[in-house]
This record gives sequence, C-alpha cells and structure tokens, in this order.
Amino acid sequence: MLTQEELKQKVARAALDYVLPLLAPDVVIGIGTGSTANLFIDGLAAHKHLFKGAVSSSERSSARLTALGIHVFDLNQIDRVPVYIDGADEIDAGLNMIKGGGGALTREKIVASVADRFVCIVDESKLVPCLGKFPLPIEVIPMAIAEVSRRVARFGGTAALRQGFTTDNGCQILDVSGLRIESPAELEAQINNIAGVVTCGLFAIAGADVALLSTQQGVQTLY
Ligand code: ABF
Repeated sequence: MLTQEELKQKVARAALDYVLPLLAPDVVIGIGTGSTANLFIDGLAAHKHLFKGAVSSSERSSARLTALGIHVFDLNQIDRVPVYIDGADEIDAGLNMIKGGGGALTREKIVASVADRFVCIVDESKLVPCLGKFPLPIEVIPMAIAEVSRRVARFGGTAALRQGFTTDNGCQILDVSGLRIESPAELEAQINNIAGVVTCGLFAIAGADVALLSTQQGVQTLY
C-alpha cells in the first residue's frame, strides 16, 4: 500500500516525463504551488539546462525554483507557456477543480490562463464525484469580507476567515464549507461577480486539460 507521499512522488515523476519532451532552450514553463508541485520542482532541477525558466504561481514556489537555480520570470515578461503543472485540492471527472488550499489560487489561475495546457497532478484522494467537501477558498479584498460572507451564505455556504494568513497579493481568504457544487462553472461565475471577490477557488470555467492521477495501481492520465 503506497502512502500519500509515495503517490505524490510517483505523479511528480510522471509530470516530469510528460514535460521533458516539451523542454527547449527558449521554453518557459508554468509552475504551481503545493506539496505535489514542490516534488515536481525538485525533480525538474536536474533538467534546468534544457529550458529557459519558469513562471510561478506563488512567492514560495518562486523561492524554491530560485534556490534550485531555475530562473523565474515575471509573468509580464512572457506571452504564453506551453504547459502549467499544478496540484489541486479536489478534482472531478470533468477535470473541474477546487484549488487554493495553499492560498495561491489567484496567481495559479493567472498563470493557468496563459498556458496552452494545464496538467493537474494529484493523488487519488483528490478525485471526487462532486466538488465541495473541501471548503472552497475565495480570495477577497479585506473590506468586503463581511459582505462576501453574507452573499455566499445565499448559496448555502458558511464562510470562515482563514486566520493569520495574507495572500501574496495582500488579500484575505474565506474558506466556504457546506457547498454541494453540482454546477461548478455556474457557481464560479456567480461568485466571481460578487464585488470584492478577487478569485474563486473553483477552476471550472477553465479547468485542467489533463490530469495525472496517482493511484495504488499506478498513474492514470485523465482527459
Ligand atoms: C495547489 O495545490 C493549491 O491550489 C492546492 O492547495 C494544492 C494542494 O495540493 P497538494 O496536496 O499537492 O499540496 O495548486
């Protein structure tokens, strides 16, 4: 029986095998945030001479990349990346995701938006029939915390302010529990439209293009 850590190691390895053929001297790749993404970063370091650098979805991923000698570009220095590799907190069969457990959801969604292909790397515990058991993170402008909390209550959600946390963008996170998300893209659009919301942790309007799913039977590729 593989542990979750071993499952994460295997999917990080699979992501490396997926990315290697895409690497070239002029290529910049998009890198996500979280413990699985960290394993991917660590593996990528051995191949840093094969590509130009990375754009990153968080200060902590940037620090990890820089420490390993991988050049980190400001997103404004590049137009597109061929691939974005990132984890998720939940993913469903339609490759819709809940992300943001690590609080990096805004920059994750920004970097994913300039990628030709979003490859989500997850262990089997993240695959769910319906999104919503994991509290949905929402990045909020501080002055709007109370009003956004009231508005998400109308969808049946209970918002909790993430204590002692400020995002890389200087905002706060509401973690919303109690949602049963039958139509993720619709709910994402509704939450996006609440004044004061910076980013909703639903990645459904634009989900993953590919998911590498690490299971006890090996790593499966979902499209
Ligand atoms: C990141 O991956 C975040 O959105 C999310 O919190 C994190 C969870 O993945 P892991 O289990 O790999 O830390 O993209």
